[in-house]
Amino acid sequence: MKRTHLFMLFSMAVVAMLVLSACGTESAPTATPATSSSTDTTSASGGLPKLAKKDKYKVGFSQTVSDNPWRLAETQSMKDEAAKRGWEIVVTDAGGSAAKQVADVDSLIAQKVDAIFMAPQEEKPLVPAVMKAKAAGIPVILLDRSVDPAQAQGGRDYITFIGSDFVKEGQRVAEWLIKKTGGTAKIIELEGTTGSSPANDRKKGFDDAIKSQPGMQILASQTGQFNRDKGREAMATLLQAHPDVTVVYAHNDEMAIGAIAALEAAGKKPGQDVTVVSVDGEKDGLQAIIDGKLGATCECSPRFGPKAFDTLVSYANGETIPPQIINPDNFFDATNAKDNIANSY
Ligand code: GYE
Repeated sequence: MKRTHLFMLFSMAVVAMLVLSACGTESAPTATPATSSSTDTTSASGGLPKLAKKDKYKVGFSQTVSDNPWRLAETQSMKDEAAKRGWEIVVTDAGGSAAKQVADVDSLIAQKVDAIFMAPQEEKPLVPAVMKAKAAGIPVILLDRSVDPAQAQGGRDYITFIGSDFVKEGQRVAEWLIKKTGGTAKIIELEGTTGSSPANDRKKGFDDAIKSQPGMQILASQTGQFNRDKGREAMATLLQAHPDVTVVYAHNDEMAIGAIAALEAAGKKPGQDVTVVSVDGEKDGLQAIIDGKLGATCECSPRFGPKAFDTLVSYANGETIPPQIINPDNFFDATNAKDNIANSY
C-alpha cells in the first residue's frame, strides 16, 4: 500500500511538472512566435520578408561607429540619398559596440521601418540582429561589412551584402609592396576591429599573398580598431619591441596616419625608413601619399547611398538580387593621388 501511495504521489508530481513547463513555454512569447514567423516567411517568399511597392519608404540605417571620415562619409551618403528621394531615414550609431548595435536594430524594428540598412560592427555578434529583423518581416541589406556566412546568408536571411572584396584589397596592397620592396620586408600589421569582416579578410588577403615571398616576414600583428589614435598607440608600443621594422600594413588609412605619427615621434622617416600602406583612400590618406609618407592605399568607397537605395527598389519590384554586390575599388599611389584627392572625403 505504502509503495502504491508513493508511486501515485510521484506520478502526480511528474504531471504537475509537465503542466508547469508547458505553461512556461506559453508564457515565453518572444522566442516562440519569432521562430514560427521566420518559418512562415521562408515558405512564403523563399526565405526573405517581402517589401511592398511604395513611392516612399521609411528606412533605418544602423551605423557601427562615427569616429572617422569614412564612417561620416557613409552616413552622409545615406542621408543625402534619402533626402533626394524624399524618404524618411532613421540613423542609429552604435558607438563601436556590437551589443549597442543589436539594441539599435531592436529599436528600428520597434519603430516599424520598412527596411533596414545595416553596417554590422562584427561578423558573429550581429547575426541575431539580422535574424530578428527577418522574423519581424523587415528586409535587411548589409552595407560595407558582412556577418558570419555560416550563420546568415544573402538571399535567405538578408537581401544582399553591398561592399568591397576585402580579401582582394589585402592582396592588392601586398602585390604593390612585393614590387616596391623586391620581396624583402619586416612588417608590422595593424588590424581593424577584431571580429569584423574587413579585418578578417584584409588580413587573409595580405598574409596569403606574401607567403610566396620568403624574404617578407610579419614581425607582429595587432588591432588598432580602425581608429587613428588606437593605431598610433599600438604602433608606438610595437616599435619598441621591433625597431627593425621596414613596412607597416594598416587595415585602414586612419590607423596608417596614426602609425606615421608614431614613427615620426620615434625619429623614423615614414616613406624612407619605413614604407606604410593601407586601405580606404580618404582625403588624409591621399594627402599623406602626396606628402611622401604613405606609399599606397587600396580604395574602399564609403558612398553607398545610391546603390543601397536602388537595390531596395529593385527588390520591391521583384527583381532577383544577387546575394553579394561587390563594389569596384581603385588603387592609389604617387602616380594618381593628386588627381583623385579633390573627389575624396
Ligand atoms: O575600411 C574603415 C571602417 O567596414 C569597410 O571600416 C569598412 C571599414 C573601413 O571603419 O575605415
